Amino acid sequence: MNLKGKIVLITGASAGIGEACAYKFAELGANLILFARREEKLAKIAENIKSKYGVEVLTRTIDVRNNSSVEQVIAELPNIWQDIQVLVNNAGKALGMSKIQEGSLEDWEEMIDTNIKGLLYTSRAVLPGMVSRRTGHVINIGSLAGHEVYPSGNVYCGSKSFVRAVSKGMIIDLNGTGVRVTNVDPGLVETEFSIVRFHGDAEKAKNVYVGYTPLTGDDVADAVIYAATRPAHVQVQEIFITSTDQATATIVNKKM
Ligand code: 8X3
Repeated sequence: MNLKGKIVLITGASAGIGEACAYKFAELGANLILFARREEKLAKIAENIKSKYGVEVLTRTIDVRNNSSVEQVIAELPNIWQDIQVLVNNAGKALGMSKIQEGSLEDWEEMIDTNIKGLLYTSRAVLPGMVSRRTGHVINIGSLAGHEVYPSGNVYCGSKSFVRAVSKGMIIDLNGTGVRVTNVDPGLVETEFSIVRFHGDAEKAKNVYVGYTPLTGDDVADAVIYAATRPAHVQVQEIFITSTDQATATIVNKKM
């Protein structure tokens, strides 16, 4: 599928996998709608992309946890931006790594609101347009944590299992509409992910990626682009991608 001139909406686009996807879709000539909470980061990425690739970029400073703003922003997109061809539901996070009996309710709620509800709100707002145009592609960023529950991963793993289940639900319900769905599940990727998970503890976060070669945001974006660029009759339902050094959540070839 040729994405030149097509509209791609990416949530959580201010860093990591979302940012990497933005660059790679722009490289293919797609025009971008970028959602994130951090206005300055988003504006900088948009400027860089526009000058590097000459595509159009629309940014919206938005928190996908807030359904009324998601609905409003999507409903009020300028006419020429309404025909969204690809939605990348990337906004998501892990917060904390505690045993279930010691977990923070606040962390749980933020993960559930972002990883689960945010993905649902955005999809619910975008899908009717795709269905009526009889074309579109929803790409949900899940995780290895949707395949495997690991110690102290409890709620995060639950949220990513949800993403995987809902991707399948989308595939089933959208069958016959021309809209396709892909679930992309990465293992360890070196982004801001662990800094966020450990509430800003950069040292602890760095240790997660020491002694082996983790995936990068670009590696995951490559998988997203692969799915998005298949011909219209090909639906890549799922891509599960890890670093060569990672076998499972807990088996990682660390040389240290
Ligand atoms: C990121 C992968 O293994 O840290 O979702 O859960 S993992």
